[in-house]
Amino acid sequence: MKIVDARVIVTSPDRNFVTLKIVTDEGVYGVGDATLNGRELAVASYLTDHVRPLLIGRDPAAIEDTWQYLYRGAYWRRGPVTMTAIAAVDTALWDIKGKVAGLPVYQLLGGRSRDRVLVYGHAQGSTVAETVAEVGRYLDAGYRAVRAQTAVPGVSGTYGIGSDGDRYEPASAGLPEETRWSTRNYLDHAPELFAEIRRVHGNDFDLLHDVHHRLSPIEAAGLGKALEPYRLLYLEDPTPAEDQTAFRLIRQHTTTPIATGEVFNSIIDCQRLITERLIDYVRTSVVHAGGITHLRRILALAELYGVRSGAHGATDLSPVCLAAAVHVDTAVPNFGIQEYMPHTPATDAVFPRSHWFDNGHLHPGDAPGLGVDIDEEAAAEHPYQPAYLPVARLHDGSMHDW
Ligand code: CS2
Ligand code: MG
Repeated sequence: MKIVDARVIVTSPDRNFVTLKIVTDEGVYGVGDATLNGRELAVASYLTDHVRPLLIGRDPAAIEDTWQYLYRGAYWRRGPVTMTAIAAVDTALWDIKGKVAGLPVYQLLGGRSRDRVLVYGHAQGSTVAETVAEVGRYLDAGYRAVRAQTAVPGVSGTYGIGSDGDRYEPASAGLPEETRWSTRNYLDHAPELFAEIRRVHGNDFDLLHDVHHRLSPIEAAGLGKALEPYRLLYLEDPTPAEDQTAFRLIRQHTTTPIATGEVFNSIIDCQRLITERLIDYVRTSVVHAGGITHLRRILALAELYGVRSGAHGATDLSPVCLAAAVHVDTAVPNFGIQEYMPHTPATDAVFPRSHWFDNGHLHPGDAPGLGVDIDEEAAAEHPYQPAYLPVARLHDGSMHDW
């Protein structure tokens, strides 16, 4: 069997997605997510202009060799664009291997370690009361884990708060939206949200929160300590994730579990965090961390140190990535939790899939391969729309971390 084509499909049903479709001479094809929010066309070009010529004629079964060839052969290693491109190739090749074997990919990864995949949903609100009520709606819908975010008084465009109800899509058309940030207002406000959630809804569910890279290490340590009474499953991205040693200070001051990693693209990015046990959950994703092949390596290292997975699963990771994630989540021994933001009906129409949600969990289904596809005709109806993630500035106008 040989690769005879590798097509990059850019589509924008409600938001931009980039998908790689690798076709073999026997008609079997596989798909991989190549979406990098706000930098989609960089990955599309990397794949079309620099990777596609290298794939034609290769054996699609040689997943590991292809990964090594694209990683080492580029000379310029790592980085979100390169590793998202490699991830798309890797994911598509696992899809092909499953289809050829007639098995769902989780069976190729060692089989089931669990019969369903615990997920968390996103509760948000403009006020504490709104967010508390939204948490209740997720619990009523069967979720057993909920992330809670609320608008911060005096801060326009707080991260995680959508303008239309339960849908939050951070990227917006045109140039980056300029949002404001106030760490003091946030730190004054956050504990009140979690105190009220636990007062109203109790402790019998997992509660999570995403700081989204906004604090200094000592500020994050203080927040973790303030939230200890509310027993979060984890506090996510307390500080900019690339500063791995900053997490030592957080660890010294608080027992609130820590998660980070959605911006990481290789095992090197999280090696110290894992081997020094500075985090409890690693959030690296199939689409941004080199695909199923590399994510397995990260999770195997994490397993040695008692770190569990908490894979990124926002709506800017396509249904192809989510499908691959559920297969990995089903198989790995140190699964923790899977982020789950349902995609829109327009997106679901472009990406038919066999995984499904039921009562707070995702199920991979038993279709051969990943059990997801891209409807190229439907995709063609939604041309690319330039869109960027916001930026954050402090009230004096200086840049902050969004
Ligand atoms: C967030 C994401 O889901 C999360 O935890 O951090 O919404 C993130 O902001 C986006 O994926 C960025 O594209
Ligand atoms: Mg996050």
